[in-house]
Amino acid sequence: MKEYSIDRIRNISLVAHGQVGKTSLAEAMLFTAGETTRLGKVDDGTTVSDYIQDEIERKISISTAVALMEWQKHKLNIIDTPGFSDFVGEVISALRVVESVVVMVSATAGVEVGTESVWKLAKNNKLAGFFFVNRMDKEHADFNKTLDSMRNRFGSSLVPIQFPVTAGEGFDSIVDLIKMKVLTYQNDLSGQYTEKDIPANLLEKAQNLRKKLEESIAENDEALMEKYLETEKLDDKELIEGLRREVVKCNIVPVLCGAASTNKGVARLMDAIVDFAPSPVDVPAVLGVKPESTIEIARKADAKEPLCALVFKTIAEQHLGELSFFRVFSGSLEAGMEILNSSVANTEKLSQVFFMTGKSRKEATVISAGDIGATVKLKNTKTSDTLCDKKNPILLPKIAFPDPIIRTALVAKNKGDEEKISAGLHSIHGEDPTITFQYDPEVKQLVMSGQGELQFDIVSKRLKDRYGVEVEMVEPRIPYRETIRKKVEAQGKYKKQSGGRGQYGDCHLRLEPQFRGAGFEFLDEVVGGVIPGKYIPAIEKGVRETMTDGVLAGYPVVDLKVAVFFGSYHAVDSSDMAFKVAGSMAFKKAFMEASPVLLEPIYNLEVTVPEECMGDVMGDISSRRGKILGMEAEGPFQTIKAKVPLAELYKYSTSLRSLTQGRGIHRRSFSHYEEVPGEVQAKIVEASQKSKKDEEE
Ligand SMILES: Nc1nc2c(ncn2[C@@H]2O[C@H](COP(=O)(O)OP(=O)(O)OP(=O)(O)O)[C@@H](O)[C@H]2O)c(=O)[nH]1
Ligand SMILES: [Mg+2]
Repeated sequence: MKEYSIDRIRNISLVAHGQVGKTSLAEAMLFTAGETTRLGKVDDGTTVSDYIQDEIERKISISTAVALMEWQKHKLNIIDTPGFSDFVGEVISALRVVESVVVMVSATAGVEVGTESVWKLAKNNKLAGFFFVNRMDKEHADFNKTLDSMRNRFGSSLVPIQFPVTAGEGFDSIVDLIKMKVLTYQNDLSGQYTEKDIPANLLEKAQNLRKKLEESIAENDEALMEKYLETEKLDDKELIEGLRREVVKCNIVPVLCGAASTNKGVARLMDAIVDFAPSPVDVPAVLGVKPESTIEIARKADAKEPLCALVFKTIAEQHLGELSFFRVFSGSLEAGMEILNSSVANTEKLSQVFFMTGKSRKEATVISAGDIGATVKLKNTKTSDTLCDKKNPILLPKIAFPDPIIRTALVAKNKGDEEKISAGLHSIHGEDPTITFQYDPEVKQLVMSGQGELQFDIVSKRLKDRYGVEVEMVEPRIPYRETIRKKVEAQGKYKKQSGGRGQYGDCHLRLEPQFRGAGFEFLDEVVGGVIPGKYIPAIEKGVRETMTDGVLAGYPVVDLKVAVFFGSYHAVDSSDMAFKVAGSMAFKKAFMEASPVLLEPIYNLEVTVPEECMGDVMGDISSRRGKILGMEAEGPFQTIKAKVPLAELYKYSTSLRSLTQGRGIHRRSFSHYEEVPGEVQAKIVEASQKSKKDEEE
């Protein structure tokens, strides 16, 4: 493998809303660079970067893939990321290891919710950016409209450095504002183009846009501005160097266009990456801490510094083995080296290191600062871990994966598979940390949490294919609560006095409702020793145990005050046991008379959708017993805020996807407990009685 000096490396992520053409673009880049001999297609399952079986079957990206190539004597590490929001964890990890992003936008759909979220992530990571308006060959493709929508949303730092000559079928030519030429791409997928002068009818437009580009370069640089004001012109060198400087500083985000699947516009995008995108030495040193301290350490992108690398991806595909992908920030990784995983304070011996393109590996002897590679068979290393020099340890911040937004319960199709399921999920979590799982003792189910139902489907398939276990995904039981609405008094008397030593306990309880979230309070108001003090804890225990098991439908009782205020005892027959039973009896009786009610968890729901989907989405929220609190406009999108019962949110992401044709996203978080409406309560109580009966039989 050829070696490249660090300033000749470009690490770039392709990001976008789902299906805009990232994988096709990565494919076209590889082909144009001569790394592959044919241009694969997503629809045929023949691309380099969608190589996992599930990706081939579904024709979507599920996991990031690295594609490396040489272009203009530079090394490009391109990371193709998935666009579906279910796999946002992959995007987040990819963005930790690159200096810039190419945001793709569809020339027919314009800015979509996924575009917004990837751009936000890129900004949070302070990455330089390019926009590539893709699908210029589609009917109704409109570059100007798309550019307007992008500039409206993301600001005037977006500056076109090209525009198409025509759009739609037959699209093949682009006016290049750097070269000031028309580039005509060949129709044979080769990605090659010829240059000619800009025709008269486009010249004025080209000159105007070139002028705007020059102005935006000059306006951030005093010396250049002075010269520009004098001559009203930048020469090619000033333009290219100036543009590079401003892109690196994130002041300018160049906009390009093309059609990935027919390999048009791709070669010039690669030129732009080489000419304008930051190299690893153009960005600030990476920051970490000395392990087990808060002492900050900065590591420059330099092979001579001590080693510091981040594992950003782990895969355990069949036939491929377990691979850990890493980005080296400083120092070098060599085969045979012993290094420290500072995240778990464990050493690892590196057997081999590889440069990766899709699933194919090229063995390397050393992978140095600024570069991306992979290794196999690490014992104890997972995604997000830091690998470093043993003598100069550093710990990088963990990758900030998002909190789960949806849950499902998993049931083994075959009894006895539970352990295998846990082991499988454990390993899947290692690959995709946004999937988490735990046994929920309250609802007595194994509950998996994640980002979307598509992601769940893939987990379920992996469990089957890799671990040979089948699971059924069922709605997680809702953690209802029980409470009361009235103040009530009742007596519980437990008396057994036939033969031998009997049982005697008698108590009067008062139950009083409390505000939501108050919990439980127990008061001893017995006077005159009608119940000896030593039996009071037994009564409380009886009450507490009954509360845990529930009275109405088997759910924990909350938010009430219980006072024991009267009773009687028997000198010989009374015992803790008898008073515990009496306490429980009194509680059950009082509870049922105190206008009992079920409480259900209510969630905050935030749904972001294009304006035209708003009516449908709001109607759907109302049909889920949701209350709409308000709306906020964000450009062409509306964020609807609502409170919705958890019981109505199962499979919400699938419904939202079909309601909005994939153009909506949602977030949710627990809000509070609220009374269940009468007719819903009747159903829940009935179901609980039925399942109790089934269990008894
Ligand atoms: N007409 C046209 N179709 C395209 C273009 N680019 C991609 N496609 C098609 O769009 C579909 C999706 O392309 P992908 O490359 O898989 O898109 P993606 O952004 O990687 O999709 P995800 O990774 O699932 O988000 C495929 O059928 C491609 O052939 C383009 O420029 N023009
Ligand atoms: Mg893809």
